[in-house]
Amino acid sequence: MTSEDKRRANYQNGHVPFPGIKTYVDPDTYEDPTQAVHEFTKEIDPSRIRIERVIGAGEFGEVCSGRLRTPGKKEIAVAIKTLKGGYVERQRRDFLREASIMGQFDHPNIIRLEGVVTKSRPVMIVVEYMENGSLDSFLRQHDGHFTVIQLVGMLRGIASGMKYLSDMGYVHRDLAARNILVNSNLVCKVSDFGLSRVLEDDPEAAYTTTGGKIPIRWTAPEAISYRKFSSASDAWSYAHKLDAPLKCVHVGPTATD
Ligand code: ACK
Repeated sequence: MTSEDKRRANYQNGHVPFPGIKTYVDPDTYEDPTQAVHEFTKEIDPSRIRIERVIGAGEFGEVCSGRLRTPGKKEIAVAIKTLKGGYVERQRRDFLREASIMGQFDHPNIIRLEGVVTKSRPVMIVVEYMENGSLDSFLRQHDGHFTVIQLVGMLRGIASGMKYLSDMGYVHRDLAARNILVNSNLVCKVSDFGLSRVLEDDPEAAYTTTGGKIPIRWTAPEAISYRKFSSASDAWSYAHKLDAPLKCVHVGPTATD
């Protein structure tokens, strides 16, 4: 075992790593989080990015859509998260933390990180573009238009992404339809990793007796009582926030399956 393997083995969040199976490394275990960014993400030259329009507001700045050129490859559509100017070091670190997490994953139901821009301003995180945006608004806008097969397909995809995260030893903590993105083929992908707002700024959060804030309606009892987050509490969120609500979506009139 190399010293790097030993270091990783020590920081698997209590998850026992098996040879040949990749496990998640918490970027917070790095003394210098910039090191995690170097290790798990690719730096993109900003001249390869064309920002086209603003599509929303993220926690740290605007979210835009655009195109990414890679030499020898077809240009692809991307979403670009930006870190707004005037940030303090801690905000930059929290912003890039998500990229260090996402960069470790490689699964069709997990949002794919293309790379980051850290050597020039604005600092950016570039990810694959998901044409239908977040699952919660997508379902609301198109209620009554899906077949059972389509809805079950979405659930299956999310479950597959979550199983991958669990196998990697990563606990999401805030699995919700607003954190799932949908592409033009109705493929659902888990997004929103390691954000500092997970417990503090959630609109559904309520104060617990210990003064912390938790999305109480959808959080597993052990996570509410003593903040025990695990793949089991993620599975609870899956059932309460995705499985049950998706089954309440009206099925389209032409759906026979
Ligand atoms: O519901 P939406 O259209 O989907 O509005 C939010 C907004 O940006 C702020 O987060 C959208 N968004 C975030 N990431 C992506 C992405 N990778 N592809 C497309 N839209 C995205 C999200």
